[in-house]
Amino acid sequence: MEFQEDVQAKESVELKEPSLYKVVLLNDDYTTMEFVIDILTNIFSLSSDEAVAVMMKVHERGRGVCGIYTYEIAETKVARVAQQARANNFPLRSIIEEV
Ligand code: TYC
Repeated sequence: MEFQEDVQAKESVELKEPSLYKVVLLNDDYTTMEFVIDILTNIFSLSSDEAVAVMMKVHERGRGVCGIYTYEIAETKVARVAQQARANNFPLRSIIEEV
């Protein structure tokens, strides 16, 4: 009986959908528009048109969603943005927010 309860508890945990997280790109005055578009196409797999639209939204409104992922993938995207920005001497930053 105890064993069966354990199995049921474990199954209900495993069947839960993973929580989802937005990667939000932040505006700044120094990163070039071209670099942001490259980041959006290369790291977030946006089409050129989508990348331009997201970049302009961030530029005009201060922030914009690049994509929605599980936590580990969102973290990796944020780290790649930070690494590529640093390598190119831009202050570009992205953050994670729970959906
Ligand atoms: N505001 C920047 C500029 O005028 C462009 C930019 C867009 C920077 C989006 C960051 O996340 C960003 N060059």
